[in-house]
Parts: sequence; C-alpha cells; structure tokens
Amino acid sequence: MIMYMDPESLKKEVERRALDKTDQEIVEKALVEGVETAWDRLEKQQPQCGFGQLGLCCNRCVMGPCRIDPFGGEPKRGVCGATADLIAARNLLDDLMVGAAAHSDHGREVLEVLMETAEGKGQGYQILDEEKLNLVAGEYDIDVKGKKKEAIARELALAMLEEFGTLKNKIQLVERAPEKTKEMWAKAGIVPRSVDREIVEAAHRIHMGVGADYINILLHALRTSLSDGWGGSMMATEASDILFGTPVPVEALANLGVLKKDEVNIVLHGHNPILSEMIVQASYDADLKKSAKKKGAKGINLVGMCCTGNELLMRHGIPLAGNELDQELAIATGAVETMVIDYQCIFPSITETAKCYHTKVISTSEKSKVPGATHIEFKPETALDSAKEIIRQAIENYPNRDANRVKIPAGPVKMVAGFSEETIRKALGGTYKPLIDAIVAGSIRGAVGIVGCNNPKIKQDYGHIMLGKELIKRDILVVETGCAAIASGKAGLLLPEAAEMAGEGLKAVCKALGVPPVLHMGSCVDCSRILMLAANIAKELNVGIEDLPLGGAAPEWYSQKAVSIGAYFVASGVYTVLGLPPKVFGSVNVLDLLANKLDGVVNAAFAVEPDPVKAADLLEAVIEKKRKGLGI
Ligand code: BF8
Repeated sequence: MIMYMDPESLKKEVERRALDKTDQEIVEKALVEGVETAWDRLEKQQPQCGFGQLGLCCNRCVMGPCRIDPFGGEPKRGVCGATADLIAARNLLDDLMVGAAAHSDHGREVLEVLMETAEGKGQGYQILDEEKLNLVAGEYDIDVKGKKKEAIARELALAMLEEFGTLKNKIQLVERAPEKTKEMWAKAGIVPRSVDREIVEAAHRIHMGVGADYINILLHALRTSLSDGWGGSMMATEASDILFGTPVPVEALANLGVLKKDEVNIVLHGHNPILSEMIVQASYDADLKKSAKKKGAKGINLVGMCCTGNELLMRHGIPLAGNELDQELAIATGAVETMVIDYQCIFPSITETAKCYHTKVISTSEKSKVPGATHIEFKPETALDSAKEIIRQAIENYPNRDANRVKIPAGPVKMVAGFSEETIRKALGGTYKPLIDAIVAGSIRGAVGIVGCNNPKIKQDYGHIMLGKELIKRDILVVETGCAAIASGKAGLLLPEAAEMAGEGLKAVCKALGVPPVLHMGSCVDCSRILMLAANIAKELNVGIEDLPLGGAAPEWYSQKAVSIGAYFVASGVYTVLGLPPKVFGSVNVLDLLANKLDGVVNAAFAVEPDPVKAADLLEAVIEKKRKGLGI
C-alpha cells in the first residue's frame, strides 16, 4: 500500500517522529510505502484509555474489570473494595515484577550456559575472563586454588543459580553495596531475600484480598527491584563477562547506515547474548563466507539492534543499526535478509513488517515464539550449529532482495563504547581517586545515568539527546545503557570529540583521559555496572550511594523492565527523573509517596519531567544538594 501525503505534511510528520536524520530517511520511506510502524499504531490507539493511563483500571479478577472515578466521585472502590491508592500501587508492582522477572530470567539463562560450558556441554563456548571468574568466585567463598577454570565456573554457576531460590534469605551480590546503603535497606525492611522469592511474592501480594495497604505494596516493589538490580541483572552481567569477556573500549559505527548494499545483512535483535555470540563466531566460517559470495554477496554483515546489539557492540565492536524504534525501520530499508530475535522489546508484529519485504524473521527462544517467524531453537549443546544454520538461511534469502526497494542511509556515525566499571576504574589507575578529586574540585559536578527506551509518544531519541547535551554542558558526566546509549551513539555523543560540547571542567577531564563525556556502559542488565560504579565510589569515600551527587533519568522509557530499573536506582539512593509519567497519577497518595515521601526512606525519589532542560535543572539541583551534604 502506498500512502499519499503532500510533501510538506510528510516532512513535518517525519520530523515529528524521529530526531536522527538517517532514521528520518527511513521513517519517510515507511510512510511512503505504507509500511505500518509503532507510530501509526499509536495514532490508531487515540484516544488512549484515561483510566488506564492514570492507573485506575483494575483488571485483576472477574468481579471486574473495575475503574475508579479520578475526580473523587463514584465509583470510589472496585467491586472487591479496592481504592484508587491500592489499584494504582498494585498495577505498579505488577509492571515492576514483570520487568524484574524479565531481567532475572535472562540472568538465569546465562548462568545455565556458564554451567554447561563448565561441564563441557556448551558448543562453541569458552570461559574468557578468568580474572573475573576468580574474583566473583571469591565473593561466594569458593576456593579457587589449584582448580581448573571449568571446575571453578561450575561451582560458581551453581552458587549463583541457587540465588534465585536461596534459603539464606540474602543475595550474595547485595553485599557489594556500601555498608551505609545496606543499613538504609535493612531499616526500611527492603533487603532482597532471593531473586525468585521477591518476584513470586509480588505476584502473591497483588492477588485480590492479599495486600490492601498501598505503602506496604510499594515497599515490596522496592525490595523486588533490588533483587533485580543487585541480583538477577547483576548476575546476567557478571556471567556474560565471565563467558564472553569484560568489555574494554572499542570503536564501532552506529545508525541504519551500517547495513550494507552488497552484503548479506543479519540484524541481531533482543537481549541475551548467548546465541548471538555464537552467530558472531559462526560468521567467521570460511565456508559460509564462500556461500555468501556464491549468492552474489560480498560478505556477511552482522549488525545489532537494542540490547543484544549493545552486548555485541561492547565486546566485539559489532555495528549498531539502532534502538527500539529502529527495529521496523531496519526492515523498511529493504536490505535485511534476516532478523534474528531472542526476547524482550521485539514488536509482536515484527513478522508483519517483514512480510512487506523479503526479510525472514528467525526466532530462537522457546519463550518467545512469534507467529510467522521461522523457529530455530537455541540450545547450548548445539549453539554453534544453530548459529551456522541461521546464517545459511540468511544467505539463501539474499537473492530475494529487491534492489529497487532498497534504501540505506549514508554515513554511519563513529562511536566508542565498552566502558565497563572495571575499564573505567583501570583507566583511572585502579582507584576512583582521580574522578573523586575532579568531583571535589568541582570540575565535574556529579554524574547522571541516562537509561531506557524509545517510546513513540516522544520524538525518537529527542529526550535522551537533549538531556545528555544539557547535562554535559553543566559539567555533569553522563553514563548510559540500553536504547539511551544507542541514541547517543547515533548522535555522536559517544566520541571523545563530543567533549567540545561539555562545560569547561568536564571538557578538560575528558580531554586529559581521551574519553567521551557520555560513556556507553552496556545493555539494560548492565545498569548493574552503573550500580557498581556508584557503590565503589561511595566505598572509597566511606559514604552511602544515597550521599553521592548522582542522578538517574529515563527520558523515553516504555517497558516494565524500565520500571524495575527506575525503582532500584531510587531504592539505591539515586534521584530519578522520568520523561513519561508512570501509570499512578490517579492516586494522590501513591504519587506523593513516589515523589516525596520516599526521600525519607532511601534519600531519593522520582520526578516526572518531559522537558529535557527542566529535567536537567531538577537533576542539577539534587546534585548540588548532595554536594553540599558531603561538604564539597
Ligand atoms: O532492555 S532500553 S526498549 S531494548 S527495555 Fe528495551 Fe527499553 Fe531498549 Fe533493552 Ni531496556
């Protein structure tokens, strides 16, 4: 279907949808060719349900669905008697626990692969970071002396897998937090007891007739989020580093221009690196390269999308095609032979988009099947064989590409990624002292973690880029993960030269170290790297994370995982600004708790501010307040 729009309206619509010029080119192509995207579907949903947006719709049981009058009229209670406060709090916990479950289940799968690798059953896997293996094993009291790395890895994988349902009533990695922060959690009664327990208990607590006190429900939300940030997500990061290597700075390219006109393009989309790492390995296979040539292609071009993309970027410099709203645009270039999906943040309609072109979608997880996709199931024992089969199918599909419908934007942007916590620490000489000195001297005022997604309710990347630029201008260092980091890659903020956009103090520090003012720290589970950065700085200063001049922001968030990340930032003492409102505005009490009262519990709270300049004002004010608190 071709869509007709007068040139002026088309231009306006394109500019309304995306900030990046290369994205705009393909947004326009999709509009002209009538390829439906998330922006179109958002439009078709208007007006969206007001009760839902306010968090006042309860669809939890079959006495309902119920809704509460937001203006204080009738009905004030659902059929069961639940109030607006309870309904909004339960809905929020529901979203958060789903997000925590997604991150943590991802972590569990990486640990299972670590286990199989240790037992010699994983095909193509190796233990690449022995230093980290030994360090983490030490935290679990595993004696490493005289043992082979496989034996250590087996014991460690078992110990970490045990964390999911541990009876110890504590998660080992939580011990990494500064003493003062842990005391704060103990006082609030939110120390996470095990990963699965908090998630299952959250599900229990939101069942009709269990928790009726919104405060109690929200405190459990904080505990559940901590079991994600300091548990499931942190284990995902650590196990991935042990298997695939801890990231070090790496140069790469970003935006849709990384697709190639004369090569077999394979987009790796989703979150878990366990299969995509094998696809990278398989892509070096001489026979596969030969068969690509036989089909008329010059080579095999792997590109990343979303957090699987971030994982591969951080460890191999695989180019990034884009972030969440780029998944349909990548297909709309007409140049993608195969999109390989694992799970999370994959549009359920991605196969419908693919039908508009020759693109084949290959699903790989038993948990994440999509109608219309070819399913090649990932199993650690046959991972490399599956990876080769996926590439083979992509090569087979190359001759089906219609050259007349291909448009690949010119000019991918250079970037530097790979800033793991360990890399940052090593670059500073093994201690955070130089960074702390710069913060004390005031050349760096503080740091903000910008994380999270795209959301078609906001011009793609606008929130991330405007806020990032505004913060670095004010000498605030920015660290990023997820789709926020990809946005910065596309915008050129991940280059040392971007220091020119920073204030004088930050610019001088970045130039001295040769680093960008915005540091790419990885995928969304790697928000745990941000936690470790904060924890290690706090420990050097003998304070809590909640005392540091830090902030968090999720300018374009959409997902349940982002709810969990935002909550564990706040629960860890990091004031966090959201660019879009969470679905709680129907309850004045829940809102007051999240925006104000939490401050008395964890020395941090949430704010909502869509305007990036005003969001920067809020973050700067908190950073200055915390500086004062530290006497600097
Ligand atoms: O986990 S930032 S859209 S891709 S949820 Fe998803 Fe959001 Fe992107 Fe990565 Ni995170």
